[in-house]
Amino acid sequence: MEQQRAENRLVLAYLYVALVSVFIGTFFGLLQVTSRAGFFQTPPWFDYYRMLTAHGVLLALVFTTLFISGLSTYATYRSIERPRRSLALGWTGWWMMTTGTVLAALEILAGNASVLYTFYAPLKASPWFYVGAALLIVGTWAVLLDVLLAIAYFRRTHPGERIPLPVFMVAANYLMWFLATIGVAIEVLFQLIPWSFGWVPGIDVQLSRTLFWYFGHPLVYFWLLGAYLIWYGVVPKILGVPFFSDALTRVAFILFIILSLPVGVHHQFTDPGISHIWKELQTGFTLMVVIPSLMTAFALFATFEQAAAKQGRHGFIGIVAALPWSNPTFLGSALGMILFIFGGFGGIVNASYSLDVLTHNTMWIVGHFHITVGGPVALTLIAATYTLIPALTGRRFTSEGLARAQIWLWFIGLSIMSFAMHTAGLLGAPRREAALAYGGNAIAAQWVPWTMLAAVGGIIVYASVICYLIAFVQMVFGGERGETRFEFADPDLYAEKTPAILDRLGLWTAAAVLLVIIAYAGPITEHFHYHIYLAPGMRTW
Ligand code: HAS
Ligand code: CU
Repeated sequence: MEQQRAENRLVLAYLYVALVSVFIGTFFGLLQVTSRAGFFQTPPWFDYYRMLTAHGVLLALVFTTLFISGLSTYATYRSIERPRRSLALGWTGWWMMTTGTVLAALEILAGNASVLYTFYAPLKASPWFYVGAALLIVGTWAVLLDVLLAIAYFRRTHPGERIPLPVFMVAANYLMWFLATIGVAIEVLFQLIPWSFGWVPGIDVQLSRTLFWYFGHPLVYFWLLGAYLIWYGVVPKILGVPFFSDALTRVAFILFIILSLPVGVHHQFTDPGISHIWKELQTGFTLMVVIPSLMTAFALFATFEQAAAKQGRHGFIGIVAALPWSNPTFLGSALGMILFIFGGFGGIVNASYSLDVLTHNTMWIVGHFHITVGGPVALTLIAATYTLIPALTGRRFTSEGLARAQIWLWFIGLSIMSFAMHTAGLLGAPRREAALAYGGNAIAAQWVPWTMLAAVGGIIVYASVICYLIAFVQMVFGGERGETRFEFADPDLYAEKTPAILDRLGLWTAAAVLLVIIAYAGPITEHFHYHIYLAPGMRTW
């Protein structure tokens, strides 16, 4: 009992840092979307790009990484019980990530690192910003090690059994993530840090971008798989049905391990210095990594169908009507799934090499990533806290009406904002721009109504954040004592035993490495055949 309380405190520590980042990061988002629409002027002492960096880093990098680390730790500890478990690795990861976050955030707020969340060279931040980023990233390796130790313990004590499915999903996500972070760790430790401290005269920009995107695409799947852990694992439990299919789930996650990595060049379709043959190859891999998401759509609807059949309801309308829409954790997940239908569509457009010319560096991309990270990922994770946090604190959350209002406002606001951003992008509005007037140019004038509409959507999302803040304070400080359960679904007792090969994480990680070599050996070798120009770096703010 005492041990479980100690484990809960660790998980809560991760969630709290993640959620505080949400409250700060979304406030900057509100300022951005409204200042861009011309509702007010950002003061010179706190300019647009400083806010934009704080927004992107706190939400895309800090919130997601810490939340998923906490959730994954929870899933592992609850699925593999272990007497006298050491929490040293868990806390090491937390301290590294939190210290890294504070360091990076202070540098951004002080105006020393307005380099946006992708920190592209030759924009040059203070070295401490990169040190903070390195700590945040390397801290996650401690979580992976903790998960692997739990798996080793399970294999020792349960020979011949399959790893519990929630832990399999977590391990798959972290193994994929580990391979990805090697790329950004090389970029940060060997390129950005020595360069920003002034130890080397310049930086190879093209290489740094390639290393970043080698990491940057799996990064977005790391977030997505955090939400998938809830969709596959927790949603069936809420619906009162077992896992839909152990084997299908493992196949989907294995496909993510092997196909999330060899695709980063789809963010560099317009970069010079990479031949089109590699871009085409990675387009192919990108379209293949859509498959596990389509499998997920199938598995989810099949889960819904099973749950409805238990109530004797059939047909599309019958199934939808049978779902527990009043349960906040379910509601947020389901609305996240609906948003992902559009997010996935936009992603496939971007992946289609030639179509990307139309969308790249426009507001369309900003629309795409808000409807993916802000939709399926953030909405699902936030909705999960309505049961996860009370389960960890030993309380009951009673303001379900407030939670539902928060979730609907988020869904509506995000839909409006993202739709407006996609449209503005198609009309040519650029991303990463503080002001859009372009001296009264006629084309730029077409963007104005969409920028205004995006601001309306953003304000609604922020209203949702305020609701969440109230609910969060209630969850943490108020509420009656009582038991809340946040559990993963049970295995299907009637299912056939999953083939052992689908449990071989090492084998699939090796397959992932092979595909990385196939996808990247070409562009990297090609790169070193060109003359390499080193950029001294600049500070544009
Ligand atoms: Fe993306 C750019 C391609 C998915 C995030 N993406 C970005 C950036 C971010 C991002 C942050 O190929 C911008 C980075 C930057 O700053 O420059 N993306 C894809 C593709 C997919 C995709 C092919 N992206 C995501 C996800 C993200 C994310 C997920 C975050 C979590 N993306 C791109 C490309 C670019 C890009 C290019 C670069 C563009 C450029 O020019 O810069 C696919 O994985 C999508 C597959 C998904 C589906 C949907 C499946 C639907 C499901 C829902 C089921 C619904 C049910 C209905 C069951 C095919 C699973 C429920 C019904 C009820 C009634 C309840
Ligand atoms: Cu991508």
